[in-house]
Amino acid sequence: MTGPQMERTLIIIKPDAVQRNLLGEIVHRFERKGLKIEGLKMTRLDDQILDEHYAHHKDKTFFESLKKSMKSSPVIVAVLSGINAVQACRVIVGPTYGVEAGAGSIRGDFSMSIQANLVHASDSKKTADEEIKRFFKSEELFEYIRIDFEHVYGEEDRSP
Ligand code: FUP
Repeated sequence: MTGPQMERTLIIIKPDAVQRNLLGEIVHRFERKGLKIEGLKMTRLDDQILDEHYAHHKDKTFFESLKKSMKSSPVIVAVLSGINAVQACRVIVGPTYGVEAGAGSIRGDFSMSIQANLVHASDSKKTADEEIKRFFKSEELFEYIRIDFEHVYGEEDRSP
């Protein structure tokens, strides 16, 4: 394993989660893991931002249907930070298809679907940096010290 890395990652709590009253449940899972919330807001996604965000899926059969679902309600976007936050959040969210996702992950516990899978989490540090810029202005992000930092991480995590 490479040394500890302080990272930021982007989360979208999707329309199906908003409709199913799962906002608190989902935010709670990231929060109690020890991730720091550096940005959090409700917004409505439009075609322009979705064309960019899902550009790698634009030739897929599900593209239009995916965009329609992502526009069907407002969403919550969040920036979370922590050591190896990108990987930690992908594990909390689980694999794409809810039926295949392990119990204990958000999708494993609450999703039966590949499209209505409740949450997006950036899949790499590079993608996270691009996605954070896509959804947040710099003044919407907040740096601050969390008093539990030295308890969420061990000494070896903090100084490799
Ligand atoms: P993930 O990284 O797990 O969110 O999944 P992908 O980037 O592979 O897919 C992005 C989104 O496309 C998924 F969240 C849901 C949607 N999708 C479909 O609607 N149908 C599919 O067959 C695959 C993905």
